[in-house]
Amino acid sequence: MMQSDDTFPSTCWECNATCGSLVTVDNGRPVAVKPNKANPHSKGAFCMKGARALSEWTLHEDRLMQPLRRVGHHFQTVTWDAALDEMADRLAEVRERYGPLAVAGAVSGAFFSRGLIVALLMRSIGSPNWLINQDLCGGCRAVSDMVTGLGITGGEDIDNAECVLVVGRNPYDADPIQWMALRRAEKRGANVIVIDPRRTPAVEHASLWLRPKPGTDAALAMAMMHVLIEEERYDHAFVERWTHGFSELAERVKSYPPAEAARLTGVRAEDIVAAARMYASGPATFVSGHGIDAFSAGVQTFRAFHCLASITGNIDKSGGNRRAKRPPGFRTTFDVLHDPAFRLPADVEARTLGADAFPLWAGARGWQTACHNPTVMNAILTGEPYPVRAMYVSGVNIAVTYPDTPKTLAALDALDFLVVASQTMTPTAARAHLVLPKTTTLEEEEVALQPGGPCVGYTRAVLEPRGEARCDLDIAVALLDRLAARGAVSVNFLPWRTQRELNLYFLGDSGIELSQLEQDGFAEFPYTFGYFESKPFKSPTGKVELYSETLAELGLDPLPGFVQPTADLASANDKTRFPLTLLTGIREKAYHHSRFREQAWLRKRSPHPKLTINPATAAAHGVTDGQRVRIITLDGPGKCSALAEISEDVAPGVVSTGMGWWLPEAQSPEDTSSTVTPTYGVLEININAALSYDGRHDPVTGSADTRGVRCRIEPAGA
Ligand SMILES: Nc1nc2c(c(=O)[nH]1)N[C@H]1C(S)=C(S)[C@@H](COP(=O)(O)OP(=O)(O)OC[C@H]3O[C@@H](n4cnc5c(=O)[nH]c(N)nc54)[C@H](O)[C@@H]3O)O[C@H]1N2
Ligand SMILES: Nc1nc2c(c(=O)[nH]1)N[C@H]1C(S)=C(S)[C@@H](COP(=O)(O)OP(=O)(O)OC[C@H]3O[C@@H](n4cnc5c(=O)[nH]c(N)nc54)[C@H](O)[C@@H]3O)O[C@H]1N2
Ligand code: SF4
Ligand SMILES: [Mo]
Repeated sequence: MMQSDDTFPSTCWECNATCGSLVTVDNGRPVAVKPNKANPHSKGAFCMKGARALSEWTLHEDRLMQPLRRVGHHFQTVTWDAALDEMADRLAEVRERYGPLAVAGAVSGAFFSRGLIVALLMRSIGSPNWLINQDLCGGCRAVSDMVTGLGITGGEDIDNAECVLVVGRNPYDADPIQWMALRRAEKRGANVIVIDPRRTPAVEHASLWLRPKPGTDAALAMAMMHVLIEEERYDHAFVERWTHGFSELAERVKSYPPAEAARLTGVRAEDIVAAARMYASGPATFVSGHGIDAFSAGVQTFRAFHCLASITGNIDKSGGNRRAKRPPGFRTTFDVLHDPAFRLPADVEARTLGADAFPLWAGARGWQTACHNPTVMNAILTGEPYPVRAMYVSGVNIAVTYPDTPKTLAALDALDFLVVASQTMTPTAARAHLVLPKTTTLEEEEVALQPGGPCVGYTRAVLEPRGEARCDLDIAVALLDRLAARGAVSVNFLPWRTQRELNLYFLGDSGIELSQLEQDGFAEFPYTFGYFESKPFKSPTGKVELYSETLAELGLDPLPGFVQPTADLASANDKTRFPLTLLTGIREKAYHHSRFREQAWLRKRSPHPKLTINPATAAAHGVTDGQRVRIITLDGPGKCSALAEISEDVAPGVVSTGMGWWLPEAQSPEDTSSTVTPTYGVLEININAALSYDGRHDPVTGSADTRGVRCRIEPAGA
């Protein structure tokens, strides 16, 4: 919807921090994007990606303006009608020949409506197969939260906490809302405990910094519980009334005295005891991050911290971890995803790729009902357990962000049909048969629950779509009409004709009006702590399951515990050949994963991927600051090059790098001289080229190790 010139309260949803914004539009252009201090969720926090990169990306000369169709190794523009007809023909063909399950969708997840839209589009075709990137992101936290029955993700009440426990989280770069809250907490005199193998900016503001060996955090949480149970510093009343399996947990933590945890983690026993006491003196909030997620022990690690937060009674009280609640009558994307009215038959959902091996991740019982991605990649390449021949990718740049880039590229190339919706050309889109021009979040309307506020957030379409760009719902609806005409729709699960209709459906009977959202950019709703009697925990027993009945039923460990890190499992010979432990994905303020790499000012600020190396390690390897090195991992397929940055921020033997690197400037999509499909550097400077997606997996979520793997480095010449 076109907006006249003015300043509008909105919400930036360029990342899942979702900060309240004030967007000033002049002559149809965004001239200023500023923080909205009145927003109860972000309280004035904002970042340069929202303030500048998003609007410059929206106006960038490389924005895709029309659908593109592949011709050999380059693209030609086509009309929307031609693109959608071809897409419908090809998807219907694959569906007819191989069955509906051979069609898959790929998105980032259902936190934004486009995830739901693509999932429901797939279901309408009759396929339960949609890929999310959350196995690589917050999936282990979410599934631990789910099986423990807590529902506390996003509910960190830093502003009222006496102690803030920051584990594997770098809020300075990743989340300005948390960062500002952390600084306020510090000013107030609250204790901040940081658990991180890297010296992050938060460490400078911490009362206590524990620096564990990567991947060993579960032992710290287990030992903290050991101390608190032994010293009777846990919340007896909460444990008695609202937890299940305390005696089993107490028995389990007996194996983790601080001295044992010190041996496993490398953290001094007295620091573990001090952290436990500091945390128990709270109200304390647990602020967790990607550093303990997305790896082969992610769920067990989160289970340990979730149990710690629970036995200390820090659940759903001021200064603890709030439960996500919503205004009665409001629907989230997750509600719709799990609503029986929008589901495929059980026998079809049972065939979701990965549901047999990871039932709490993929398929009917899964957190988001999505697939297990490595299983999909293998199905494309081998036809087992059944073929996947066509894919619609929207809102995820899998050629950069999935591990094992050579295999991802091979899988994309092996498909009969690939279509990618994107705002700019990406290494994923470059391999597509069709590329559809997508609106940016300044051109789209979105309504979503923000548990942090808590409030309902509103993103306003402040600009007309540039060129012929369309939003995800418009694309899906136009496609479904065509698929239906070709007899390729089982049941239409997308009844909304416009994004506005979908947003009104989310608002449901909540009593929140769109006009109020348009005026303020958000709507608060009353929130009461506790309410455990009338809103019990979402677990089989209605209590916080320290002992998880769900995990037990599936033959998985029902109690939290330490899992040997992957780096320790290597043979003696491999430990010698790959002497270092690699961390990946360290966020940079300027970039959002693979996004904004086309922004000249950001590239000036951060021109190269870096590998941070301790001075002692650098000396042992003969590496100097600024030197180009190649990173090779024990199980990985290829190499990734980066510039050495020598710093005490990492411990000896640990090296850390970012993610998301590629070179948008490498080739124009219209370049007709090319004899191969361009890879934009994803096999050279992208860390996922050096990581495996098929190594050790978390037994619950199927998450692969994106950090804590063994590697070696070698000089790469100039
Ligand atoms: N600027 C910017 N902000 C972003 C993003 C972005 O790309 N750019 N991405 C967004 C997304 S989707 C996500 S998921 C978040 C991720 O943001 P965060 O959750 O902060 O995740 P990371 O930066 O991957 O890692 C956080 C910290 O974990 C530490 N770590 C690594 N291994 C371990 C370990 O074994 N134990 C412990 N305790 N710590 C460890 C790292 O040293 C790092 O300091 O950021 C979001 N915000
Ligand atoms: N090795 C390693 N790999 C990682 C990580 C790591 O730490 N280490 N981190 C993981 C994490 S936490 C995450 S979240 C993922 C991120 O993985 P991705 O989601 O692939 O990351 P982005 O670069 O943000 O890619 C989003 C793409 O979607 C497009 N896009 C953005 N908004 C929209 C939209 O509204 N509609 C459509 N159709 N397209 C849109 C953008 O143009 C961009 O190309 O990467 C994961 N991969
Ligand atoms: S952190 Fe930055 S990019 Fe993310 S929502 Fe806030 S302003 Fe937007
Ligand atoms: Mo993420």
